[in-house]
Amino acid sequence: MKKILLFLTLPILVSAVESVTVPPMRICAHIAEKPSAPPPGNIVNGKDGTYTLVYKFTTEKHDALFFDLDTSLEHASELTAQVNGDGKGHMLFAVVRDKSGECFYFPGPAIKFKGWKTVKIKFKYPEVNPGEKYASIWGGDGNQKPDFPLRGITLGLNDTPDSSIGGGTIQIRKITVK
Ligand SMILES: [Ca+2]
Ligand SMILES: [Ca+2]
Repeated sequence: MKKILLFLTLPILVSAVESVTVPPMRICAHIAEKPSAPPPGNIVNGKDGTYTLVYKFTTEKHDALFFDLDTSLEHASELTAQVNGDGKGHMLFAVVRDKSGECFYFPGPAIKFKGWKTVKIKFKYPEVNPGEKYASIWGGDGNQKPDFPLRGITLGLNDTPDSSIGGGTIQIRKITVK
């Protein structure tokens, strides 16, 4: 027993920051609030950890473009990335997918800037009481708790406001999760 206690006092030499460079998977859109394959003019590609989103929002209702990054993560409390903004003001978002496939939605910053800027999205998991349901949590085992390791993260752009119509391009690179 004494030996185990001594072991636990040793510093843990595991990096707390994980880089995400996997290819974009399952590229999807919302058109007028409905899930859809990306319509013409909407493209996501990724090369060496730099992701380019070419988007075209066409309806006066909610439109979005998003993609999955499949990467196992042992922890996830904050995402940091460099974003090459187009100044259009649409909002970045992230969805964390836990071990069971349960999804947790987190809003990110509005892309009101042009050029590269470092942005952060905090993953503050809500305290859930029995019987309570959050619209920001869905699918998977439904226990409303993030079960690790995560399966991955979804990143995307929500039109802001929903009524907006128009297109642009943003890039995301140097994604790390801690
Ligand atoms: Ca719209
Ligand atoms: Ca869960």
